[in-house]
Amino acid sequence: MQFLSFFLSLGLLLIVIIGNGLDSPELHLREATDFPVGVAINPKRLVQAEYAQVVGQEFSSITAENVMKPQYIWAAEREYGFSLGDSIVTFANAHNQQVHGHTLAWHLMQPEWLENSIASYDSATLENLLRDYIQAVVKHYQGKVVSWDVVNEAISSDGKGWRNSVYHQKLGDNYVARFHQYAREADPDVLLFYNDYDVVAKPEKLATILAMVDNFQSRNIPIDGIGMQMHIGLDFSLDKFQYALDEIVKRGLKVHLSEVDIRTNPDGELSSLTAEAAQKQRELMTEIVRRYNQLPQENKFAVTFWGLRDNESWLTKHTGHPQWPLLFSENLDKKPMYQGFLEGLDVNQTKLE
Ligand code: 9MR
Repeated sequence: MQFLSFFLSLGLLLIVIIGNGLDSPELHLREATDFPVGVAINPKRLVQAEYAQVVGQEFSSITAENVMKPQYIWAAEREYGFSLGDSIVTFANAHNQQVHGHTLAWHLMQPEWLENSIASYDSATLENLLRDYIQAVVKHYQGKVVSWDVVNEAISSDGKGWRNSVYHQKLGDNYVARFHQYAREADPDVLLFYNDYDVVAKPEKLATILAMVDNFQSRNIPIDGIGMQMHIGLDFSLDKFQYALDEIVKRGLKVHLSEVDIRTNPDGELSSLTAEAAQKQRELMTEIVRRYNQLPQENKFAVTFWGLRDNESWLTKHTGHPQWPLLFSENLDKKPMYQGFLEGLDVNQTKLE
């Protein structure tokens, strides 16, 4: 009997040793890349230990999905509340992560008091309010965030020109440039981004953004980078993506893939993520990372995922169906898309191209 239990223990020991030996050491995204990898988070979820652990281990950059927007910070005309945003900075500091600020101005989701009173402000009053807000927020986070999206989505959806928002109506064509100047006055070092969606899907939108950049650069208006939101589907065009990257790099700007999520369920036909869709998503992720990784080092700002887990994505509500658009499943398992990201960093494959 003793003999038998000796062999059983030996067997178990061997299984453990061999098992450990087979496990390759776990490589986290932040260690695998030479550019920051980011995730948009809701600080309330950081109380979930596993969520916080994955965010801390895998990512080297954090964006507040919502809590650094005016809707959360701007309490009344000249009253600001920073506690939720500050909690993100505290977490990031504890995990040696950079923070990207999103966003100083956006025509959507304004604080309710502003939404209610904006029509009654004359242009000068509104401009002064926005200037004071931008400068207070930038100063508060000076040295704590590396970058800001100054104005979010100021170009019209069809890409043809300025969006007909209440800001544009009251403040005119030049307001985005002035907001950049206000931010720069408040912090000489923070990087300033223009952030928008459909930069790849709509060539006219890219052209309008590039014309804005050229105009800014010809007038010495500060701009350091472009945020390409990357809310995309499996039909994403890699050729158009490459063209957009090249045009931004030509202008000496940094590229932020700022809000990456890849939809897999455009018509809502799937009730779970199929192996086929997961594989397509993985391959697309690989090609995106490969092209991004080939940019000159100084143009690679960060790749930021718009959420951690599939079930937390804004897209479920927005499209009315689950889209499984992110790197991690609901129970925090790494998806094929995660492997696809790592595969895009493969230097040997890159050299073959
Ligand atoms: O994901 C964000 C969602 O939780 C918010 O309800 C919504 C409105 O504030 O904003 C979403 O994030 C948006 C981002 O701020 C700007 N680009 C589009 C994103 C998806 O709508």
